[in-house]
Amino acid sequence: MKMTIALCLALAAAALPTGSAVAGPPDRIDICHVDGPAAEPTLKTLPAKPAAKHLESHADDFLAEDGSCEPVQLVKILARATTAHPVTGAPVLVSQLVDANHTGVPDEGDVVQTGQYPIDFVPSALGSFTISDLPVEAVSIASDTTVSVAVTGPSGSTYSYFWEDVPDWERYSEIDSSTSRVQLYDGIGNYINKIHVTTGTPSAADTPTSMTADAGGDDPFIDVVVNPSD
Ligand SMILES: [Ca+2]
Repeated sequence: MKMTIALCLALAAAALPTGSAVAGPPDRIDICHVDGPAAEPTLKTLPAKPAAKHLESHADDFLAEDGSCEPVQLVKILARATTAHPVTGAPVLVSQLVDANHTGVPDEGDVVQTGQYPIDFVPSALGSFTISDLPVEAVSIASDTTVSVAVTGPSGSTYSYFWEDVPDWERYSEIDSSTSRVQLYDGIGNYINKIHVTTGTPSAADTPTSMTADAGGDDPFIDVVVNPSD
């Protein structure tokens, strides 16, 4: 906090009139104001001198990052599955394992984030996972090609979430011992393509669908990368 106030005071000093004939507009600074212990920070854009005084008089206030009061959290993605947008073809997040506890490896304390998934092999449309940010409770596989973690489902059963990228297939799945599951397989070698999505897994898919097809090579309806940021 001392550095941020010092920076602000320096900017405030620079913004003060110096005796020159024409003073330019004062620098303006984005700060995040916290109005009470339980309040969300709100963005205020102030001239440098009032901004410095604000930071001095409100201990919980802080400088904004790039005009935002959202917490900056640099995290590593340990595994990621994407699908192709039906119109643009741009990658859309299916799911990813985020190194939320910053250990650099999959472990308890990491988080599974989910997005959308293909409902056919084109894909011509996407379904949505309606629950994201699922806490990882254990890790069963963590290799260069496969990551599997455990997540508790709505009935209390344990689901294995898989991301796999091997020469014969790319695979994302959410499976337990019951019939509720998500299986997205892009068969590349001798394996078939498969989409099988039911309701009831922790990610809560909204559009059940099931189909299989001959493999036909590396298709864009599902792409899986393990350790994509390496
Ligand atoms: Ca971790």
